Amino acid sequence: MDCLTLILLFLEPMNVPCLTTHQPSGFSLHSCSRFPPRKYYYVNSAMNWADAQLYCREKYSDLATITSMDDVSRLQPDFSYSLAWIGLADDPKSWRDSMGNDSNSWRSSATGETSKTGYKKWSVNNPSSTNGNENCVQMYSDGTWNDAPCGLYLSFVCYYVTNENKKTYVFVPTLKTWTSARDYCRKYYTDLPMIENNVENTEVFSAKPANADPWIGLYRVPWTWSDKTQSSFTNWLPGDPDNNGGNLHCSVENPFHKWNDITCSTKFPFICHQAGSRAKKTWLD
Ligand SMILES: [Ca+2]
Ligand SMILES: [Ca+2]
Repeated sequence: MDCLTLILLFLEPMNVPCLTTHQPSGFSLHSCSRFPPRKYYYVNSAMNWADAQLYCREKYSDLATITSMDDVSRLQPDFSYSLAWIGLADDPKSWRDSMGNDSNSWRSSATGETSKTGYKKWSVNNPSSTNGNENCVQMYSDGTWNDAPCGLYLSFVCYYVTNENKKTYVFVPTLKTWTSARDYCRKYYTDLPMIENNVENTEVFSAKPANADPWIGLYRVPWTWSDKTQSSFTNWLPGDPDNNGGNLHCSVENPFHKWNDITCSTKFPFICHQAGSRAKKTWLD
């Protein structure tokens, strides 16, 4: 949001509560952190996720982005429905076919970015995103890669950069989650391995014992909102997302605002949001 928009929002009466934190009306400051506040609209017309996205972008801002319980309470539907699309989706093209630069494609822990070389060494049938829950990568004992749940406790490999700009790889036998392994590598070395070509993959392979399947530095940020933002807030039903059958890449919410992953081609009503007083966004894709 640019400064002018921000100023205009502050001038609008609807946003005054954000400026009256210390006044008797008692509005809390935290509701100011999400300028502009979103308005949500339920569209009682059954469409698949892609068509619902097009409709919302045409008439409103986008399919509903929901980033907090405040947003959830703001939905307050005065209608009944079974399930309705929201804007949260996983892009299988990003994580399955390429090391590309889409928002949820595979990226390196060291840079936070997608691969410059596009090098990949997936094992057969991987990445599989089993149960929609495999967002970190381990090296199998034969040197190929597998996507696995980040919370698994595995040994790992760190790398550090020598004076000659050469990466040196160190195997750490301690079992840690991917995040803990990354933090450990960042503290004592440089990071989890960034593998950009076959030579480096062989070096990591050589650094580990033959039977070890350690973490490497590859991970992805799955489930991106339709407006390309990401949020750590989730409101899934227990057991979801389950990616049951391997093709559940869009999300719906039930009347109690709990989310479920569903096949994107199914037709449901949907919820759009309008982002405050912001002008309608021009979408290029
Ligand atoms: Ca896998
Ligand atoms: Ca599901």
